[in-house]
Amino acid sequence: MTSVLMTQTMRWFGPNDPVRLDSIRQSGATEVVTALHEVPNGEVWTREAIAARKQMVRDAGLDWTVVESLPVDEGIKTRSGEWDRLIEAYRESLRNLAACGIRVVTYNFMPLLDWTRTDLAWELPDGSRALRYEAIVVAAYDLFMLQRPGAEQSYAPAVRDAAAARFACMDTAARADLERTILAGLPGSEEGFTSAAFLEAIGRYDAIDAARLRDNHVAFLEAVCPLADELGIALVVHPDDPPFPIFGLPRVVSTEADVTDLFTRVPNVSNGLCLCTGSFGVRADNDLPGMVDRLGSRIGFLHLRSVQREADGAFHEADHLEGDAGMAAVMAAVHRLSVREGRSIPMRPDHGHQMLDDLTRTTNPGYSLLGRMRGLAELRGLERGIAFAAGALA
Ligand code: DNO
Repeated sequence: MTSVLMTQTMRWFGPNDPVRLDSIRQSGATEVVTALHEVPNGEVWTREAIAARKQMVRDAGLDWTVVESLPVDEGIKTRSGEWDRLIEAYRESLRNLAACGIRVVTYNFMPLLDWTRTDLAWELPDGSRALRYEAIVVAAYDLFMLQRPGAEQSYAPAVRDAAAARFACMDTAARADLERTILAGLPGSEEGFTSAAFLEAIGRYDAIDAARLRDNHVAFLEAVCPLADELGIALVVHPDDPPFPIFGLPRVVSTEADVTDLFTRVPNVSNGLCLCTGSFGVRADNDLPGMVDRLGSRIGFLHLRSVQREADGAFHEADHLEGDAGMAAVMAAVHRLSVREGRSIPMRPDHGHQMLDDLTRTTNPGYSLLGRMRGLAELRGLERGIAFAAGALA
């Protein structure tokens, strides 16, 4: 029955990742998920380049069958300019990936920014460091540094006051640091901005509200899913992180209702979900185990991590089995799904604390080796325990 246990993977950012493939192998993962980060958004991933990267991974005793991410260019999200060329490039990349045995392709549909945090090294009581998001700090940046036209309307008066007070306490270095943290692009975000460029880019969304962004998402899926169906590729959308609009930009993949709407509008089998318990888990109204039960076969990839919600819309990344995710219940649901469908769902321990020796090393925020290794070890132990208790393991 071990075949229904999850396929354990770790994210690897390619040859420049300070975490090496041989270390990932020792973590117990059997695969990496990665991307050709060096290819600019909107360009085709060639068969040769994919095959060469896959060989590099194989040479290290691992495999690569899940892509994270094949970026969706802004021209597709805004449905402007070179839409046709961009769609054709996306389709060509999918063909090339399928030819190299890739079966799951992750993407997101967040305007301009990918995942966003305000503190990349927030110290926990035990001395390890976590990623944290403070809504008040985002408001402070938006109102007083970015000075986005109309930003006042995005925040309640009490939030504006708290943001002003917070901003007044920040010195020049802290302000510059915050700007970098929000805009420079966290690992995996393919784009970074200066404040001026960001402001200009936000302008391109003036006429795009949530309904319009959903339509653009559907148009993208209608253009690529029939091909993905044929190729046997699951195209899995990563939810918004954080799962609500920021900087006045709509975000439309934040709740269970958002994704069921997407599956209703584009029923193709290839239209799938990367269920990220960290992203969805920021909202108390997302019932994570219930989502695993109900979204079932649409789930092609799992990101397992837990956030601890705090006051005033803040959250930080907790240990994988702590925080608000309720990981045991999530894992029990994952096990039920795996058994029900007789499949091994690829997962990765999402993020991890900077801890132990990684505290003195240069690491990609959220993607240190030791914190993720701890997360993976805890998650696989939890899964084995659940499988054993359910009689699925000797
Ligand atoms: C953050 C990641 C995201 C994710 C993309 C998927 O750690 O989960 O960067 O990879 O949003 O397209």
